Amino acid sequence: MAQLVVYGTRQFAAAVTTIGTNAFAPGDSIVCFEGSAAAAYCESSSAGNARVLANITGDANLDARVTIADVTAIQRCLAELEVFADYQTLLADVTHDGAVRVDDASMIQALLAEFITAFPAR
Ligand SMILES: [Ca+2]
Ligand SMILES: [Ca+2]
Repeated sequence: MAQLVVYGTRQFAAAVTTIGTNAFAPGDSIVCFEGSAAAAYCESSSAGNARVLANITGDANLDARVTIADVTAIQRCLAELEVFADYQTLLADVTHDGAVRVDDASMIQALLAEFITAFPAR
């Protein structure tokens, strides 16, 4: 089962910009950010059953929502109990400084506690 990972073009110069009409089979999944070529592809008819697997900033554990479990996942990553894939790192990096640090976990906690209403713009 294919899984395409597409990063934001501002982070990676080699980000995917076009996707062939037969690039995916039923059940395939795509990890991408809103506004990317992959997100546009998922919304097009040529995507078949391909779907956006996760594109939510802060969703470090890829379950399509931002919860305390994402804070835990980041803490496990920082403690080297878990290794994040590149796209998990991008989703977990809510401060957009290019790395997953304790301040990313803190900012997610601040959002969950409603001390802030949104993460900084990417
Ligand atoms: Ca999550
Ligand atoms: Ca960060």
